[in-house]
Amino acid sequence: MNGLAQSHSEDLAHEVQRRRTFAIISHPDAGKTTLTEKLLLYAGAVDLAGAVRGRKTRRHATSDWMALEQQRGISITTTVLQFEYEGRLLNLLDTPGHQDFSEDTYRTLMAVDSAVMVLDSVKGIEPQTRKLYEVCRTRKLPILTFINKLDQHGRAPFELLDEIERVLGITAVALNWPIGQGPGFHGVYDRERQEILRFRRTEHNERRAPVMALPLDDPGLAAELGDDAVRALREDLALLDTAGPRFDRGALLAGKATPVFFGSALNNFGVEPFLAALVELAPPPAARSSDGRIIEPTTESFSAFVFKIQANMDPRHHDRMAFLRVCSGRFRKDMTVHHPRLERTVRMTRSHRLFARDRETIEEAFPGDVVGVVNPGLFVIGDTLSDDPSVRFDAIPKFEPECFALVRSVSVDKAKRFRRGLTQLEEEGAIQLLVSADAGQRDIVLAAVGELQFDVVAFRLESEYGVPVSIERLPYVAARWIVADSAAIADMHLPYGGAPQLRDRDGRLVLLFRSMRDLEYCAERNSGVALQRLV
Ligand SMILES: Nc1nc2c(ncn2[C@@H]2O[C@H](COP(=O)(O)OP(=O)(O)OP(=O)(O)O)[C@@H](O)[C@H]2O)c(=O)[nH]1
Ligand SMILES: [Mg+2]
Repeated sequence: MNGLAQSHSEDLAHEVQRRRTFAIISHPDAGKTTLTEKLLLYAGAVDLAGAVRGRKTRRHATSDWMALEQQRGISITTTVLQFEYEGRLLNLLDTPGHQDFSEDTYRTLMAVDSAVMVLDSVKGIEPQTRKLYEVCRTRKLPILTFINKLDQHGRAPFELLDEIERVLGITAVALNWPIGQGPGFHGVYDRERQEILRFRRTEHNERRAPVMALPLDDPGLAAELGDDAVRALREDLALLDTAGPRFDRGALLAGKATPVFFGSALNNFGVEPFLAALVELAPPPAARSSDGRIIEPTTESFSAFVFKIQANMDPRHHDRMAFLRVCSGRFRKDMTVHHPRLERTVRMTRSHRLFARDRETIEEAFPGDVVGVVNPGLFVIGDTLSDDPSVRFDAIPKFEPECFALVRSVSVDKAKRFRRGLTQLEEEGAIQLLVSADAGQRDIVLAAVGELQFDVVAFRLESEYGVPVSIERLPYVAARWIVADSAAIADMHLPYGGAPQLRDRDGRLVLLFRSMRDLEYCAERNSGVALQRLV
């Protein structure tokens, strides 16, 4: 290797080493978006923290940028935020917790190297957290845990650790410990540095909470925290030291142990110690597999895949953004790469760094980065882009639709915009459009994993495309794609009451069923016809 090539690859290795790409996951309402906002505050990426719900005059949390998210106070779509902290470059992906949006969350988990699991200290491990944890476990993703809402009267910290171990089957290692709970929550004890971090609330929680560091044997401790809190802390720490597990980085990286931190994202208590630990403990970008071959991030040859598409993020540009996760090599603006699905090359013009809905043109990106590229219709979720045409990353799993609805434009003169809006929203992967197989029928059926998606479609068609629509739920519970010749299809035995025949965007035939019994009947009576779950 000559000198220049060597310094080039050292640069690449350095850029890889300093990146942390992680998703924040949990059941709805545990505080992912609030924690995200406070991580931005402590990293200096925002000057004042916004809130998920709040008075009209207050800023909204950065990552809930979509109008419907702000209106409802819930996250609907994954937000990407890139920012720096202490020389590290973080790609944070704040995911929606609601199961109707979980396909987006699952895809995001394909694009990250670790996850932050947020638990509500009052509720412990909730069902959606458990499901998402299972996905992390299959992917062997390292997980850091933030137990939130210590400002409320929640469960005892030992009980929460025990629940993590019992329910998730992972070792939970408390790296800090809460001092008090509910209104008496004062801060956290850092077990490694052996110091107490005592926080104070600020008005509206918009700014960093003033913090004071005290050793455990500080003579003024009881006056500061109260006798009971100091006694309880000492007892807990003694128990932890004798009976608690020790932290083992290898076990974290293997997904077998999770370091646990306590705090209150709303009040900015415990956020800074968590951020400082996160950049140390979360791993840099990992190698990825392509057809059984391992692609190291430091390979010079560029590779990436598309894991998300989002239209109309910026109201000034009515365009569609494809989110690329860079896996190896360097991304350079205007580079030409292979696009194996289309069997052609494409030039990567218009590439951006993303900060929620804001974008900034970038010239270069490195493994771990999420790059937003304007999508003129060339990219779909799961596409690989690379220098080496033989690289093809694993497919991104799709979910079966279980909810169906008819969608109609309320105004007749907006048919073109209605069509365009639906087609663009379909590209994002949260809904599928089905049209009647009978050419005379022009109804459009939406198929989705969860019914909240219909509200999102209706809201976005109106707000982003200016097309008010009506949505009518249909009584079907399952869809199957039909693979058979037309004669076999014409002879099919259908359940009593029928099963409508529709076509997807690629013209493939789909049957809808009112019940699983109807579906089973159809499968049994038509052995020559394959009924596929998804294509
Ligand atoms: N008391 C208290 N409330 C909190 C805390 N953190 C968040 N919340 C509140 O919990 C609610 C949900 O917070 P979010 O940050 O939107 O939760 P989320 O996990 O992002 O929710 P989804 O994205 O919809 O799944 C909001 O009303 C927050 O103000 C906390 O530390 N203490
Ligand atoms: Mg959220």
